[in-house]
Amino acid sequence: MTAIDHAHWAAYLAAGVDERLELPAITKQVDELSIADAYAIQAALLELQLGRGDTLAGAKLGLTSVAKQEQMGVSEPCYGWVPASTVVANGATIDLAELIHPRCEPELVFVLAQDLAGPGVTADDVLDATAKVVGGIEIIDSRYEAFSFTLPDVIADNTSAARVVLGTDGIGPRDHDLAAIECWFDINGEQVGEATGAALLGDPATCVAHLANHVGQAGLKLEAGWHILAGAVTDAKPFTAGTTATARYSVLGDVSVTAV
Ligand code: OOG
Ligand code: MG
Repeated sequence: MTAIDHAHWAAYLAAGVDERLELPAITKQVDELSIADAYAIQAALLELQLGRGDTLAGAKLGLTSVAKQEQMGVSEPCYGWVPASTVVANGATIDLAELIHPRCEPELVFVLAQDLAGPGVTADDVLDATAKVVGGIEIIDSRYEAFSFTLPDVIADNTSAARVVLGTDGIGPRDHDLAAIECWFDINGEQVGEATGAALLGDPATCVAHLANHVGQAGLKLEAGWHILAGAVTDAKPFTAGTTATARYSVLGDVSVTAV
């Protein structure tokens, strides 16, 4: 079997981002793409972005809710990075000319006060290391044709990460049972989804612990000040021209973003 050229596939995906291209999935073009190779492509893609002057603002989990796993036909969580250039403020407007075929989804976001790195990180450790939890909306934009992929494809593509909208309010990590936080997701004022924090593997802090343990395996850490996305609690909706997406959270307040 031919070895996977990580730098080649990273450049392939970077061109998708830069030129707003829908690309054939990598797994349609190689004999086999292992999870390890997929994370190596993701790392090479991040290196390309950091080499252009971007910095890291956080990290993310994907496919941590049954709603998302069923929507995408992939039954395991995945991990990726949040470049600083992709973070936008609550109420922002996003120009669709910068994206391919974006979707929007409501997220719970942990803002870290301390570094976190596995092995052995628990949900309790996550709460100890967290400054606050805020509501968010992630704009995902798979670089693959028809937004269709296998688990290794979506890992290589930095888990479809495109933009993150951060809520303005927030709570201390132990101010409230995070699994009990409610989220109502509206598109243009009409409710299209509803879930609680428990949708994320039963407990959002457990998701962040998995991510800390994952990056620890590569000798990396989640850093103080970073924003960590625990995953979408509902399925994602199309983010098309004129769409205003609003995620309304109990105790966390509202987050919204508009596509133009
Ligand atoms: C993969 C990314 C999933 C989430 O929150 O579940 C994700 C995708 O659905 O394109 O970010
Ligand atoms: Mg997401």
